[in-house]
Amino acid sequence: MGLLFSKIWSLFSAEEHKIVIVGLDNAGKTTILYQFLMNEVVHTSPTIGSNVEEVVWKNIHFIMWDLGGQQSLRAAWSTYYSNTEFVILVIDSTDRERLSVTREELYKMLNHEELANAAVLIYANKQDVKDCMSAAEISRHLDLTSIKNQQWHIQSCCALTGEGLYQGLEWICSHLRKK
Ligand SMILES: Nc1nc2c(ncn2[C@@H]2O[C@H](COP(=O)(O)OP(=O)(O)O)[C@@H](O)[C@H]2O)c(=O)[nH]1
Ligand SMILES: [Mg+2]
Repeated sequence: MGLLFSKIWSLFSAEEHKIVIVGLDNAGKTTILYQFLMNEVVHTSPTIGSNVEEVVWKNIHFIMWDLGGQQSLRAAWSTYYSNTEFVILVIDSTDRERLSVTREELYKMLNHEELANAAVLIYANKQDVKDCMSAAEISRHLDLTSIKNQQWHIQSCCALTGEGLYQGLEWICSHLRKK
């Protein structure tokens, strides 16, 4: 009875789940955040500092922090990590040159103690661009199968059309239901 009650309660309560959206500058983080928020494409300018928005999907409330990705701002990412349940790492799938930089940032993040229990969703964004890297290729370059401590999932997407974005959120939701 108690369990049933708490299940029902959780359906109606506005428990919030914290998500941080990270990735190099120009990856598409801000575009993704505003797709979730308004289902439309916004004209972004490089994010200085951060954007924060509440996104509600399937009755689940998410607080999403979109962090600036320029090199000078990446050092500050860790100041946002406390109580983070999910990290969304956005990758520009056309940016072959900087994938190794993303890789470095990814492993730095995964080793951060405040993200020890976080799960990681990786968006292979800009799949609409010809000759972009596939999710499988990115997965190989980032050596994702070597991640042992955190749950992770890679999803290809196009933030301009929204394609793939909700499949990613669905993975997050299924992860929450299992908790
Ligand atoms: N072709 C294409 N361009 C995208 C996509 N997502 C974002 N962009 C563009 O990439 C640029 C950077 O996007 P923005 O969201 O500001 O990246 P951020 O620096 O990671 O926040 C903008 O010009 C976006 O319109 C995508 O899926 N496909
Ligand atoms: Mg931005």
